[in-house]
Amino acid sequence: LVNNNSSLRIAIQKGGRLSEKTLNLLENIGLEFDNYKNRILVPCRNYDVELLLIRDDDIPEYVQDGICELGFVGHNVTAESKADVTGLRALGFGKCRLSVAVPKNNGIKTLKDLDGCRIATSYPVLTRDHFEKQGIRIKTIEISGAVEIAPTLNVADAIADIVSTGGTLKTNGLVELETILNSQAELIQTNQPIDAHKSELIEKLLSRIGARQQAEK
Ligand code: PRT
Ligand code: ZN
Repeated sequence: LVNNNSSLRIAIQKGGRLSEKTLNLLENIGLEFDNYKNRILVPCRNYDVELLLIRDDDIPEYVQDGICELGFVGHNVTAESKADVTGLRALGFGKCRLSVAVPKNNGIKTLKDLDGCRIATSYPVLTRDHFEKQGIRIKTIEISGAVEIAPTLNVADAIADIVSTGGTLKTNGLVELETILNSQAELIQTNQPIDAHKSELIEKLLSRIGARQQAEK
């Protein structure tokens, strides 16, 4: 199941919080694309590279399976997927954290107070791992969106969700109890074999990303 195309294939998020910054980064290191709106596979004009534009949730597995050699994705998504990939570089944008939050003024002060409780989340793997490590029994309620409303609806007692400014929690009367994972966008690479031509290109891209990161410091 490896990429049988000669071009280096890079998976990026099709439309979402990381899309624009990822494309900006690729353009800043010299890759030129035209017409990537409404396309799934986008050829690069000046390098033997093509972009695959997909849902971020699908990126770690596509990279794991070698359908794409590289992927740009939030570390939270990679970690939740448990995909067998190598993290090459943290990219400094898309910063957020996966946190446990509870309705304020309901007496829950520590994680242990959630023993036996229901936790709504889109990150059941990371959430279960985190509570298990501390020996706290919980039931995860998997929800794909609007997780923050679950306690109000009495679907759950607490949530584990992505937080950046904290505004969403505040609006919904929730307070953070503990961080499960700190995250930012990262570049991941497949652990499947990569031919010499593509490896050389990856080296080149990496050194340019490194140079840009240095320049931005
Ligand atoms: O369609 P697709 O599946 O590709 O996209 P998506 O809807 O799953 O993801 P998207 O585009 O919302 O986010 C992509 C990635 O951006 C995430 O996986 C994170 O790595 C990163 N990121 C950074 C965030 C946030 N900040 C963020 N604030 N992802 C989501 N949020 C949401 C959060 O879920 C909550 O609803 O924003 C709300 C909280 O924000 P604050 O600022 O109110 O705390
Ligand atoms: Zn997603």
